[in-house]
Amino acid sequence: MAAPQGYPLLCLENPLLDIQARGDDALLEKYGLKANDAILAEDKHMGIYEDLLARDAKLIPGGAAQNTARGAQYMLPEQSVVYIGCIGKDKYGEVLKKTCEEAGVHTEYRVDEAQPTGKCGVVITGHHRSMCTHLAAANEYKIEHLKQPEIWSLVEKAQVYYVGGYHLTVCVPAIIALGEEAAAKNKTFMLSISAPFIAQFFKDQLDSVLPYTDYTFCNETEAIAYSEGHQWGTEDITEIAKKLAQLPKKNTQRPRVAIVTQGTLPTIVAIGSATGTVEVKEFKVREISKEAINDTNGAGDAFAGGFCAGIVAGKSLDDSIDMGQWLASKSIQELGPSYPFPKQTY
Ligand code: 26A
Repeated sequence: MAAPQGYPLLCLENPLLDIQARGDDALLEKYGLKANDAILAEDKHMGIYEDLLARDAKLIPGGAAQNTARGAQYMLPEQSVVYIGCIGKDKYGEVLKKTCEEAGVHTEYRVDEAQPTGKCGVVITGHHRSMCTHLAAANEYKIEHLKQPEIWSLVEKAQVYYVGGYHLTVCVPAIIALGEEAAAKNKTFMLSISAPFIAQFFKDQLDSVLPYTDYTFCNETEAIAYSEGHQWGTEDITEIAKKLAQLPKKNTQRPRVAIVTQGTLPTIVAIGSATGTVEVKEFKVREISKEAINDTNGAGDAFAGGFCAGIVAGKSLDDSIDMGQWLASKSIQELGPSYPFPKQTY
């Protein structure tokens, strides 16, 4: 049952089941994968899921923004988060629904009758992860699903929107509809660039939604991919963060904040202003020992989850960043994009 008062945070993207196992260079080579990357699967990649299962793969609920939704709910009072996307009518879809329910995230999945639930093959080598996604049902989310009265009423009741940039490969009109709603009513709209390939190959789609963003998230490789794609002529993360903060903005009532995470290096935050000046802040990450790290898959999603929780709870920018860094440090001690159970408190 949807909460009658709605959910303050609404997240949209691709619900996926992660099929995650330790791999090696030979496996990466077989499918032409980089050690640290995220791509869309082509026909030649379809064998990877069987190969991972043969390596005793774990099935872990994934999908970048779904991880963020679970992360935000982890740090917020009950009934704070609703997640939307498209799954198939199958076992994997049931697993995703159940995991979200257990995490307290309300889901409004569209269930596609024809396609199976999307999956993401995750090859772990050391502290790297290579992800290869077969979107399947997740690719079937359409603007008319978002505009259904019972879904749109949740959109209207939400105050903060978080969209995973991976959804730019699926349904740009749905992202724009959320951005327009946020801009028209001075609500908060956040987007993560998600992967270098989004900045490279979905550049126009990305540029069509960036003007709606109040908070733009990316990591260092995505920042550099964006800079390259736009011939900014710099690989300096602070410079790129500043330029991202200054890009044209639809809702001029709030400045844009660009947040660039860089693994164990400090998080760079650039805060734009109406006058065109930009303030830059750096935040050290929470250090944990190398031995305590399980895997870093989902660290960025967890960071965004903690950050969203802070913004929804009305915390300051600095506190929200710290909440993100806390949740990321917790998530990398778990297997895949998961959070400690029993619940730990911030
Ligand atoms: C469209 N693509 C490529 C994707 C993804 C994705 N989530 C949505 N769409 N490729 C990988 N992921 C998710 O990223 C998480 C780690 O940040 C994986 O499912 C994984 O849980």
